[in-house]
Amino acid sequence: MDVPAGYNLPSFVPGFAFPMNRQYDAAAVEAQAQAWWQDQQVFAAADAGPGEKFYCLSMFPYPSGALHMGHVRNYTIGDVLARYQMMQGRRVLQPMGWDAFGMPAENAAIQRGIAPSRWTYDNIAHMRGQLQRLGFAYDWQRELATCRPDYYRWEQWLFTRLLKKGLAYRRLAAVNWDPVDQTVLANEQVIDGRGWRSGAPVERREIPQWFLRITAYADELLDGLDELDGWPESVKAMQRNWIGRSVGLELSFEVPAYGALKVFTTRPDTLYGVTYMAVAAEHPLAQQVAAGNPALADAIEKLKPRETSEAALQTQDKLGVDTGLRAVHPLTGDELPVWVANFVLMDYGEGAIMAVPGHDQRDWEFARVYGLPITPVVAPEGFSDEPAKLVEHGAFTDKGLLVNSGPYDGLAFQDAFDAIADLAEQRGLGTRRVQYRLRDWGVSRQRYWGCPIPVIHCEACGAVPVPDAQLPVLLPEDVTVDGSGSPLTRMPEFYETTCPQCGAPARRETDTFDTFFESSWYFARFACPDLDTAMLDQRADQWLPVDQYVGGIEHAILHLLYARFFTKLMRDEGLIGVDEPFTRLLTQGMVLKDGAKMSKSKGNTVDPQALIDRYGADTARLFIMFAAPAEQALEWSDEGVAGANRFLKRLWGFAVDFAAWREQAPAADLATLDDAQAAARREIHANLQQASYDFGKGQFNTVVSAGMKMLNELSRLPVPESGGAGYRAVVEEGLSILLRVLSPIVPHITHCLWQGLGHGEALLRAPWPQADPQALQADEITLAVQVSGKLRGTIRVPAEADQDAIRAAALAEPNVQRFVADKPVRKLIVVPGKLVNIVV
Ligand code: ANZ
Ligand code: ZN
Repeated sequence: MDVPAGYNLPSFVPGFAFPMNRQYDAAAVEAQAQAWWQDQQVFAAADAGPGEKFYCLSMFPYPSGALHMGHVRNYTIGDVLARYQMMQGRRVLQPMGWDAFGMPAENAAIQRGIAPSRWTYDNIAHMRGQLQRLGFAYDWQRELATCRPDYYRWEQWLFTRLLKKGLAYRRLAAVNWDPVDQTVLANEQVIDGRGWRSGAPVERREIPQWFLRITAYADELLDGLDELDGWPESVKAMQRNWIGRSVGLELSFEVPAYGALKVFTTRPDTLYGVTYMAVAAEHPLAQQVAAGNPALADAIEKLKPRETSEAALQTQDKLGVDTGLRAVHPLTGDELPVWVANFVLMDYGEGAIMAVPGHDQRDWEFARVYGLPITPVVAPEGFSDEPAKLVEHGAFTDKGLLVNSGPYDGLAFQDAFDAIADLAEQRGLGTRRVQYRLRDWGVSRQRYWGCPIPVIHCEACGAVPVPDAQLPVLLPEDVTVDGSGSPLTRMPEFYETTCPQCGAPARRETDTFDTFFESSWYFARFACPDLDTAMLDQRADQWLPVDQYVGGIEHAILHLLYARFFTKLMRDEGLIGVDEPFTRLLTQGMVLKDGAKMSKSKGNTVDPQALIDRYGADTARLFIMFAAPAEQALEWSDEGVAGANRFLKRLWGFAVDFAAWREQAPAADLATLDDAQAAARREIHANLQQASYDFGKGQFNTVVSAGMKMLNELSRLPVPESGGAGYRAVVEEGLSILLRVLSPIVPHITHCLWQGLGHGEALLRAPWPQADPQALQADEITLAVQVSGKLRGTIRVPAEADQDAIRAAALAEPNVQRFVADKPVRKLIVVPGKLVNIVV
């Protein structure tokens, strides 16, 4: 133990001289601290042992080439949290790895003619060096890269288990097809509807693809959000919206020349407002109509969605064709035209809608384009105007009271919903149903640099999972990529194989997994990265859930949802016992320059390497933690960086000067403080109390300000020329507190000063300082009291005493009372901290 508990005067460990010079040499200091951490293996996480476990994880990077400032911010925040927990005596795991599959490696390979694997491994080596230079407290023994077979073999293994359970399946699904390059394009490779390389208009093609049945977990994924108290509300709201649970009614409309046309609606209360029906271009009704009419077929074909991205579907113009068929309104018996419309999606609800243009904006826009009637059937309470006025400029989408709705007029939303749903159910026209926006997760990618999907296609047996003994299916790494589709499809040595079931010649699947697959379980693998007999072992349960996860808000939906989904899949496979992967989530704010997000495309980036080279890691870390609260945007400032560096220089210089002075000083003695020293000590302890509270709340920028105030207090004290037992006591204790409070943020300089000042070897293992309640108590100060300019006595008052209290104390002093006697006091002047002058 380095410091006696409850008392903050350090004991000295012999053998630690102060080898430093007065100049703060960040590079030397940081190399020394890092060498010591490395030598002592202080960041190797023990799977068991004393102390409560704390798993602190930052989202692992894609190895793009070099760290950007967003990475540095993310990883600094994570490291500060991890180091703070280490100093609270926790057994901390903080690992790091590489999300190493993905498209940029293929693009780089096309541009530079090197294999994606080489490019990736080189980038990993470079970025690992950068992370190490920043001094992050990672357990590097657990490093993993998802492109290594010892990692991806286990997701191949899990996939074969999911196949057997029916949680993975294959079906036709649309992709973006580039007819010139003859290749599938990712959504981000489609620019304004054209292929990024060929410029050709992109087509939509249906090809067989693999899916994970995430919808089977929709309810659990939704309900689980209620328990995640440590997550930002905004992230939970985005996930809820993505899962999109709607309670509605499935309702059939009779279409004489077709049969029952089923729709899904969340607004049965608007049934009297239906003025037309609409189906998706892929709907069987549309197909039936097209079959007998080439002109219609042509028009319908044009309404099929061209792109697969959600954004493109949202913003497109409303287009449609009338099929000529008529549906019968189930309550009024009215005839309703049936249209094919491009805004109706085949894979949501029933692929068909009852259109209520009065109360649905898409239906309203479509009705305006094609001159269809718009009938209002809901009005706000107390609405006395002509109902048609409500829908003149757009749909009225709020809920309200029914109008124009026969026997249901006057009912509110829920009563109307229930009455109409009950009637539909009694008459056998429909049923209540819960519907999710969430779709099953398409995991097939027609790309090379990814994890091979472990399936073999046999003409006789169908799609056969690769048997365990044949795993992993290795991705060939020595390839040339030229942009015209995946090289795997041109490598017979890869795809030619035999069926594991019947032994006949068969073809290996050449699609690879979506790279979200790898990042959906890496947090669990960090517990046992060396395991080569199973995906996970009991160590996963020892470390999970992650106590603190830190990463970007851009992952609020997909990555976090998939990681939650995989946690449940692994649980149900008997691999782990937890339901949720991340107990607390911190989403850090963006890094801005001149108000805009720092990004390559804007050309406003600041290279972290240049910053580290010039000032060192601690300056970078201090600036980042001081400039803004972790969740908020951080505005880059060269002046702020220089200021952070100046503070560290001051801290260094002060500590070195103090150490030199101390050589000739008497032993420290807290009992001999003068007023200024006692006040400084009180300030130090007050700031310590504030900083500890702020650390607990994750409010790091104010921790830094508290540290700055502490150094100011200490630097302000006059250095005694002789004696100095009190000064020594206050500064020694003050520095020891300051170094510990700042150490999670600037670990190198504080580590070296801690050792140099003789507090012991390992600042990391020093206990967190406790504020001394006695030091916090308002101390007394001495004031001289003059009566008409002559010193007549002294008083002791609390340092915080106000004017009235000082006045009363001065007038009560016996000698002063003698001189004032019964003369009226004409004036009483208090010179703060010095004297009281009474004029009689
Ligand atoms: C009538 C109606 C009236 C509707 C109204 C809304 C407002 P959520 O809440 O997202 O589940 N819909 C159903 N299937 C569709 C499809 N395949 N493509 C496009 N739209 C579809 O949305 C449910 C509502 O979305 C349904 O309720 C339906 O329109 C539309 F004032 O029915 B509604
Ligand atoms: Zn077979």
